[in-house]
Amino acid sequence: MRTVLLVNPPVWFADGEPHTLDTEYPPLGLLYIAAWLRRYTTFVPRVVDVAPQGLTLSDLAGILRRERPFAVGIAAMTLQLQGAVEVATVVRREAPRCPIFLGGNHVSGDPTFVERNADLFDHGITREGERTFADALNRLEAGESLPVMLEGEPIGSLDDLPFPDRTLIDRRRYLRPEYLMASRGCPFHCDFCATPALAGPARRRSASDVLEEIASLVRVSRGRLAFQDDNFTADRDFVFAFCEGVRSRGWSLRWICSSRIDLVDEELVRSMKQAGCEGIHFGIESGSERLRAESMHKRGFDNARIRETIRCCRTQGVRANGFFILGAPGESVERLEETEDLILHSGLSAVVISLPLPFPGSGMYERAKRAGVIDEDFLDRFARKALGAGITGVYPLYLESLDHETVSRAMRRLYRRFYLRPEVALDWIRRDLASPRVLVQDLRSGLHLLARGTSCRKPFE
Ligand code: B12
Repeated sequence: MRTVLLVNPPVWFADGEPHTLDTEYPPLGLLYIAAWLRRYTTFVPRVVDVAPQGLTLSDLAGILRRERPFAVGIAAMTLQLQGAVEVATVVRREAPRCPIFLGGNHVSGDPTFVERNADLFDHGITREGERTFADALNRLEAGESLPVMLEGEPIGSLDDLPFPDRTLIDRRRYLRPEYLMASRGCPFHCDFCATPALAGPARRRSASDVLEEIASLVRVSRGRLAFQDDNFTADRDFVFAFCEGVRSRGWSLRWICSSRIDLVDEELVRSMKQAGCEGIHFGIESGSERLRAESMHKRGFDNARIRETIRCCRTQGVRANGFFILGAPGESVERLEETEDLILHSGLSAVVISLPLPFPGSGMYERAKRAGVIDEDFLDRFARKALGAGITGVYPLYLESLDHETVSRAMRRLYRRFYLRPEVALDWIRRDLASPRVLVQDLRSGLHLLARGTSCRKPFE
């Protein structure tokens, strides 16, 4: 029996203990890869999700000694690079002959990372990993040698993918909704988004394939689902077919998804609501139309359309939540005020505010690189903790016009002003009462918000 360990590292380890931002989301990409290995190879996949399992570096060493894996595959977003390096270091020490693969978002946007860090990683696979990782393992087993870098071959028809193998994780360690994806990629290319480096052309599954996966999940999820798609409503016909499928099966579901302001209207939201949609996340980014269009390359809707879409969701009883970025190149105090006005007076139910983090794979990263804010050498030193452990104050922000203190202050003020309004706070508390775990988590966030002005889950303050 040849085991392949698939590891989701934490953001970093301190004295061997894992530190991370969020532990409540299952590592869907690794579960897809595991399902593919099970169907198309004879390798036995094991998923190690370090932070939710609370594993220390010495626990990992023990797992490696016990499992003696044929290969180790490590997943990493850019902010997990320190964790990935520390995991690879343990693998090198405990299983020196075991090939180490790196995949996921970081290497897809920074494909020379593995060559630059060849002492720790043997191979990198960019883009979607299922098919190419399986082929690579088979070739290694047959005694072939592999190039250091392989480009992941995207799955043409997503209906050909086996469902993620959720038996490989302990469900109780994650939040209640069952996470799933109905598509890969997004037809739009916003400047700050790293998806284009990973996903290639936008593709979606058929409604019947998604419904079949849900049928297998209804019992464990108690009907609560969260779609991870970048843009769930990119294909309108799909959404109608999916919602009709849910209704005709008589399922009582409660689900959330992400969409774009200009891809939602009353007819669509009504259909989604009837199929159990409770909330839609919209990337709004800024209250300044010019900043949104020119700096963030998010075009196609104005502020009037934003207010109209939010109103339309509220009318149907669907929560509209907004994602914002403060301080992107071209930001100004006046533009921050426009954002504040939009956040406080448009009827949003929740907001998530970020600062401009240049991640490889995004247009913003290329611009930040040209501006001398970040480069590959920086990423290598970041990954090795040469600049300090963790993220805050270590990973750079791409701020051009305003300084860090000004945007952080604006972020704290906005969070406080938004969430401490009685109608918003009470709405959260009412919903949280249904789940003690979420209640505890939100109370922690609420206390953090009162004390420091931000949610405790934000990487930057
Ligand atoms: C869900 C999600 C999260 C979840 C966690 C997800 C998890 N546990 O995997 C949470 C909420 C924690 C999260 C947090 C953040 N996220 Co996020 N997130 C997503 C999201 C929406 C979906 C991820 C997903 O499930 N994809 C579906 C699966 C099928 O794809 P996948 O995981 O990428 O896996 C495939 C490939 O990457 C590859 N692969 C993956 N691992 C491996 C391993 C090996 C060995 C191989 C060979 C291949 C391989 O094969 C897989 C199958 O094809 C994506 C956007 C997106 N649509 O992808 C952003 C995304 C991954 N997040 C992103 C960011 C920036 C963040 C945050 C920094 C946001 C913030 N400012 O706080 C934090 C960082 C958290 C951290 N721990 O470091 C960026 C990553 C950019 C980058 N270069 O790192 C993305 C791409 C968003 C974007 N559009 O820019 N996120």
